[in-house]
Amino acid sequence: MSDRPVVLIPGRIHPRVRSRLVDRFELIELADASATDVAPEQLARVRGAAVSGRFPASLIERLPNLEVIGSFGVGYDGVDVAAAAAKGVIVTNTPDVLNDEVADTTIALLLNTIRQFHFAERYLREGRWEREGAFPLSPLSLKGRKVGIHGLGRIGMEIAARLSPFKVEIHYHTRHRRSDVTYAYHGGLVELAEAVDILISIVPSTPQTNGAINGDVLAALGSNGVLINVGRGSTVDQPALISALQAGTIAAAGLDVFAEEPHVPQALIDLPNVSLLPHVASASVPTRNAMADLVADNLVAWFDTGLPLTPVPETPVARS
Ligand code: A2R
Repeated sequence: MSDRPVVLIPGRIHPRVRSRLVDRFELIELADASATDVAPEQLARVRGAAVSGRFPASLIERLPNLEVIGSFGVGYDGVDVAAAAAKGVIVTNTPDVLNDEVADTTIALLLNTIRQFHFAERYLREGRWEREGAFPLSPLSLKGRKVGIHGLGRIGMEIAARLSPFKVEIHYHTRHRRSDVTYAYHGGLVELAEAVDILISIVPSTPQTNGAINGDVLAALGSNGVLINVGRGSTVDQPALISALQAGTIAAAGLDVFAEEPHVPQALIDLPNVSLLPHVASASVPTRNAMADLVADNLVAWFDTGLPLTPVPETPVARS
C-alpha cells in the first residue's frame, strides 16, 4: 500500500485523465458508479475522484474520506453536488477551456440547420448532382435574422462574439441582466422567442431550466423560427419540439444534445428540417485534452495546496 492519495475513477473517462494521475496517485478504477464489488475498507481509503458523467449521492455516501471530485466537462449535472456540499466535498468542473470549441460548433450547427449542408453533401456523395442536377435551394437563410441567446455565460458570450460578423441582431435571456453588453435583454424566454427568429440555448441543466423551452416558447419563436440547442437536452421539452417541427410551428432545429442520450427518437431522425449531432460540441482532440488536463490539475492542486483551480459555485473553497 503506497502513501499516495487514493483517487477513484468510477467508469469511463478520457484516457489522458488517467495517464496524468497514475504517477501521482494510487488509482482505483471501477466499471461504473455502483461500486458494488468494492470492499468498504477500500472505499474508505478514497480521498479524491475523477469522473466523466454520473457521481450519485449513493456513491458519495460510501466514501467517508472523500475530499474532492474532479468532474470532466463544464456541465456537472451528473454529479450530486448537493450531496457533495453537505459532506464538505469539493466538486470541480472544466470551464473556459471548451468555450471556443463549443461556440465554433454552434455556428457550424446553425449554418448547417439553416442551409442544409449535411443533406447537400449527401446529395453529392450519392452522385445525384451529376445525375439530377443542382441541389434544391435552401428555404431558409441566415440573412436579416435576429438571434436570441438563452444563457449568456462563458460559452454564450463566445457564441455572441462569433455571431456579430454575420450581421444578425443579438438578443438574450438570463436570470440576471449583464451590465457589460449592449445586446437586447429579455426577462423571459417567451418574450425572447417573440423578439427573435433564431433561439440558441446554452444553459446548464438545473431544475429551473428543465423543460424551459416548451410549446409556448416554440410557438412564440414562430413558423420561420430555428432552435439550436448546444447546452443540455433536458432544457427542451423534446416531445413538444418534435410536434412543433412536424406541424411547422417552427421551421427547423439543430441539436447537439438530447433528453436521453445516446437515444435519439426516430421521429427526430425522420424529420427533414433538423440537423442532429451526437453531443460533439467540445469533441476535438485538443479541447478534450485541455479538459482532461484541467480535471487532473484540479486534483493535483487540491492535494498540493488545498486550493483547486475551478471549484463549482455550490462547493466554494475558502481562500485565506
Ligand atoms: O441566469 P444567469 O444570470 O445566472 O445566467 C446564466 C444562464 N442561466 C439561466 N438563464 C435563464 N434561466 C435560467 N434558469 C438559467 N440558469 C442559468 O446560463 C449564464 O448566463 C448561463 C450559464 O453560463 P456559465 O455558468 O458561464 O456556463 P457556461 O460555461 O457558458 O456553460 C453553459 C452550459 C453548461 O452548464 C453545460 O450544460 C453546457 O453549457 O455545455
